[in-house]
Amino acid sequence: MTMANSLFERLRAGDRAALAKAITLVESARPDEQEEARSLVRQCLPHAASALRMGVTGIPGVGKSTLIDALGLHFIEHGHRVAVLAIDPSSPKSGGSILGDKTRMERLSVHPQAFVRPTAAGGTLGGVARRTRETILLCAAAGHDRILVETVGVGQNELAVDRMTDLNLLLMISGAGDDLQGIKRGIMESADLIAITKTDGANAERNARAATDLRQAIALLSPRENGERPGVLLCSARTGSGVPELLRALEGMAAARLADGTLFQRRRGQDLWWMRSAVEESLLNAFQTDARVSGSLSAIEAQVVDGTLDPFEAAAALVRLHRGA
Ligand SMILES: Nc1nc2c(ncn2[C@@H]2O[C@H](COP(=O)(O)OP(=O)(O)OP(=O)(O)O)[C@@H](O)[C@H]2O)c(=O)[nH]1
Ligand SMILES: [Mg+2]
Repeated sequence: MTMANSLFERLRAGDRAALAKAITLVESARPDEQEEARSLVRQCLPHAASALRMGVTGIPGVGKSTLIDALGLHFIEHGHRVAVLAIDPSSPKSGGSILGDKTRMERLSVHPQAFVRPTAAGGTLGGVARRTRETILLCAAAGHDRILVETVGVGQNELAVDRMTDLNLLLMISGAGDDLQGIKRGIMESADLIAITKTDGANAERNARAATDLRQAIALLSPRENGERPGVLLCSARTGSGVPELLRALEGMAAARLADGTLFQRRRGQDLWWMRSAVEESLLNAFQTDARVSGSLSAIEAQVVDGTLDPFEAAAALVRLHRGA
């Protein structure tokens, strides 16, 4: 039996060590292991559909990990098995953030019904995102039916998580000074639900006001294609208030999208996106490593820089070189 086959059988049987090993295989850069990883992912695919994939984004320190700990326990109370993954290419392998995530998820990380995987380290955002997507499939096939992907909600990370999740939860805190700008900066594109967290102690009143402002601002924006606008909830991971409501809202949205077919429609669109981006990456890589191109590149670039060659003609010439034409 191949390594992939035996790992597959063990992870399907709920063997956590096998799941961890399978993820390491998917993260491997060795060509022989990549082959095994592809075979493993292929076997997992038919068993991955029913798991709900949720993104949790927000600025650094907003309280994502702490809330995931609280929310994850509620999912478990409802009979689910949880997996927590993270996308954060900026965090170094042995850096503090992994340790931080584990300690902020102290209940979940030791729970037998949960699997917490620290950030996949190293590489480009594209590479990390692709491995995280495959890790989702492995966790789903291993029976973790509620998958939470934590990512720092800045720039490209947010888009990456949007390409692998069914729903996205955006965490905010009041008084960060960017509440309303945040909405304008495309929150409507990627957030299905907004939770204003740390609603406890001295924050409670201010957060309630911020929620009202946010709801009003959202009401003025044009809705999405499907007519939806993100709802705004208040919660506290510390006291647990609002967390059951958050779970209900997420489950309700997921159920509605499952019922009207948009959940699988979204996943099909994501799969197409991954296919296209893999094609682009591979073509670009072939171009960039082509000796015929690199042999002439600096000369052609010099001509573009000194204005003797039009940039589009230069590009056409390079592509011709690559094609061997
Ligand atoms: N008062 C209060 N503090 C909270 C709450 N949730 C988190 N915190 C605190 O906020 C800080 C950051 O929490 P994290 O959960 O690590 O935040 P994060 O968004 O995961 O941070 P990064 O992963 O570093 O981006 C910690 O000191 C938490 O104890 C909450 O509901 N109420
Ligand atoms: Mg965190």
